Amino acid sequence: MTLRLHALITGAALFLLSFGGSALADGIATPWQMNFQEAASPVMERIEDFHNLLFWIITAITLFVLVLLIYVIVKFNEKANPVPSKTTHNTFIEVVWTVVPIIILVVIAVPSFKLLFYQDKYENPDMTLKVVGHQWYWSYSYPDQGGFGFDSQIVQEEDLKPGQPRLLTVDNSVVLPIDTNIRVLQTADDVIHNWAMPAFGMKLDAVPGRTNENWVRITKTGDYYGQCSELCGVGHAYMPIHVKAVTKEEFAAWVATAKAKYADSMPAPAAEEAQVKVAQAKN
Ligand SMILES: [Cu+2]
Repeated sequence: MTLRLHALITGAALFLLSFGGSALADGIATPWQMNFQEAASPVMERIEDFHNLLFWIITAITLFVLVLLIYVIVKFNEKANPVPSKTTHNTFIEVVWTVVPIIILVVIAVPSFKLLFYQDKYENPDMTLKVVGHQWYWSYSYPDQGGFGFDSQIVQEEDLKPGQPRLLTVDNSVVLPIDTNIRVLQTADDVIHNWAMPAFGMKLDAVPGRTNENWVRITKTGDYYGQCSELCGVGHAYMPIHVKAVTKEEFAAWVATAKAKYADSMPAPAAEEAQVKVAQAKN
């Protein structure tokens, strides 16, 4: 009997561990995942902390209401309490049930606003990534690395190589350095899209005609996946995001090759200079 029990407990522990293991996979959702993807940015770490704070507050409130309900059911049912009291007001209780929820809301609001301001903007970032949403793909450019840019399209299921995740693999991935404060500017050229990266704690609408901004500091190298999170038409599910986070040295090397690969997309400095000269000559 004890052996059986032991086997059962070990089995249950392994089962739970496998859940924990799957939740720890980097940058991608996994089957039976029970929690967030592992945080890969300080913003996401804080979102998790805030989530945990809310979890305990919600749990306490739910248990308190449950206890009250059971108390009422047992103490004031018709059999136990045949003659109900006619009391309608109790000033003390009314003050308590007004003041206590206010205190709870303040306890939630303070860290919530702190987090909102923290994730909104990073003053003096180290570099900028520009993201443009299209029906139905993303395009990226690196304005302070020479201004090159490229489109990033989904890889169709039949073209996937072994190990590439379905509906998340793209032809040209975004490459970003770790331990770097990156400003992400977002816009769209047709309808509203949303560049959402769960492991970074990023989810911001890309709106045509305006530039929205948020930021990320990636803490670990690896592959991170996200998706468009604003219903944007029939191809909405087919515009994934793949961010390859690399070291600063690898990023510098990639920029050098990318400049050559995407040379067509770069603003031509010679032509611009010529225009300026013509303009100056006219004056
Ligand atoms: Cu979209």
